[in-house]
Amino acid sequence: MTTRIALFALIAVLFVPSALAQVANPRLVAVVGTNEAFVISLRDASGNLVTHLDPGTYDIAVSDRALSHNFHLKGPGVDNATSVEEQRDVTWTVTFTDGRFSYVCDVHATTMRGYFTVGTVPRTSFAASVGPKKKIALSPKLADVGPATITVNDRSRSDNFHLTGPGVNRKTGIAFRGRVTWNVTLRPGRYAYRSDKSKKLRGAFKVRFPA
Ligand SMILES: [Cu+2]
Repeated sequence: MTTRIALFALIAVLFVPSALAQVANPRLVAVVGTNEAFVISLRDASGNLVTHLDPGTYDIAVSDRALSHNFHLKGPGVDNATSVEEQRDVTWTVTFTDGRFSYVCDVHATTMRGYFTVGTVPRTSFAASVGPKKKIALSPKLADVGPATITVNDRSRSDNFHLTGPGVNRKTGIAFRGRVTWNVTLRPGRYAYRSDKSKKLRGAFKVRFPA
């Protein structure tokens, strides 16, 4: 009998602390279509738009306030959506692993959209060059959002390499020759590169919105 009580006490001691140790998941707030407006957002507990999250499990309070829009969250292992035709408040518990994620209104996916990265995402490497003759080059021509490293080999004394696009404006000197490395964060859209001395030396690449 004493043994049984002791065993029971031991089990209680072993299990109670783990129950107490359970912490609430971090909370995110998703809102779409307030007053039927074309607005969509995903914010953290402080009210900031989500751009990057640590991997883990989150509770997302989704407020679909419109009869003409919905909230659709997708990415590696995640695909949750509210319906377009109804207004609804719902909480999703979602586990995010490393990767690129997006949220859209499926009806207006090109304008009502946002994205964020989770954990560590692969860095895109670009090789770029200008010169020695009248020549400019960059590859690849298509990339994903997030961190990128651009290695520029400037082999011209009369041309430079100038890159512009969402959040980026970097250039080498016109007389400068040498190799430089730029670490940038790419956003969806078109990036253009050129020589500021020769109009014909130019090109572009595209950064795609997370699929
Ligand atoms: Cu919509």
